[in-house]
Amino acid sequence: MSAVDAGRLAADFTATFGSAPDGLFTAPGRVNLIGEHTDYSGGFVLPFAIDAATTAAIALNASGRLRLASRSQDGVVEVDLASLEPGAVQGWAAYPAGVVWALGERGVRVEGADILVDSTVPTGSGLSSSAALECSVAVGLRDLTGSSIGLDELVLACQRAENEMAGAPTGIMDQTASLRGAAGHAVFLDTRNQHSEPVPLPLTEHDLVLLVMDTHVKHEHATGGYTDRRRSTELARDTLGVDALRDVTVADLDDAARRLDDVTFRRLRHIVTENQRVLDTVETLRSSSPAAIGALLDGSHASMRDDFEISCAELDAAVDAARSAGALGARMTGGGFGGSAIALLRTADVEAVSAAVRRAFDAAGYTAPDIFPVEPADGARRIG
Ligand code: GAF
Repeated sequence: MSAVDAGRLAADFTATFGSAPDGLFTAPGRVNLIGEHTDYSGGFVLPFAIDAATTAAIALNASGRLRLASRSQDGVVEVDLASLEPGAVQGWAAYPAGVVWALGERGVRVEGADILVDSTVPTGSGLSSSAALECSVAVGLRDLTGSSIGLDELVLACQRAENEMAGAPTGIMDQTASLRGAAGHAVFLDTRNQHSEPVPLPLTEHDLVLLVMDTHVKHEHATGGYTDRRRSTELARDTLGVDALRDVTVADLDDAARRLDDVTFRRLRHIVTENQRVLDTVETLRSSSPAAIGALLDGSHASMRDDFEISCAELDAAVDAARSAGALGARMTGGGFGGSAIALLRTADVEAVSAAVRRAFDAAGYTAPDIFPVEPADGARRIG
């Protein structure tokens, strides 16, 4: 995917705000390899940062105001820092404003700032454009204020911005991937204690490709299905009397089935089996070729489609067509109800798989998908 043109962003910043930025900071989107909806119940996830990213040009000042602009949005959003609190800012600007607020709550004070962002992460595609936006601003403000706040705290500040300012009750996976991503590696994260480890994901050397298939079905995590699924997992947790669903194992499922209604049980079964699939994927990646994780990706998709019920017809069509055309495994990725699926395949099969997915969408009358390869990339950093 193409990168933001940093020189042009800096020039646009000067044209917009009247002086040059103090620095440019970039933060990637992510693909979640496996471990879906497990990051808000203490579970395991295995995402990786991708080479699509958001870049923030930032200058600090003492104006008492934030001025926020985006190259994909009209106008400049102005925010009085003295009245910055949840609910004060709406729309895309709630994310960067939320980061300023959440960092302030952790003692990283900003007295005034101008911020211009640009992004190559498609929005609403399940590739976490929101975490890329939050993290580009967060690393920038950390750097420019000279704060020594750690990456785990930055993750929590960005999550709080998203939960409380943007109103999306999401977990900590996306921000961790964006801040801790490393080229050639996925990020294995235990969301209970924020312990993370890089896990090798050597695609090219095994002649493998991970394709993203963006269905263009837009999702929205601040409303609807995501929130509803989160509530179901909380009901399961409270009914079973555990601290977190992470504490429920596959061996406990028979007992849980007797104590929960059918829908809540199936939501629980997804979380419990998905946590195990993440552990199995990590073990497989550490001992053999990534080609060996295909069945785990397939199992994850079936669980999301049938038990957690967060897939949709377009995602299922992409997954089924990719598999039928030779993919080793495929699954929807991200929060669900739209967005993207991923397929793992041999390099030689890229054309055949892509063509098969396009044909399936055409035959069903769906909007043509965007299909592109992704490589595990580095996490957030200063670039200028
Ligand atoms: C979204 C959320 F932001 C993540 O925290 C995670 O819950 C994911 O959906 C589902 O695994 O990306």
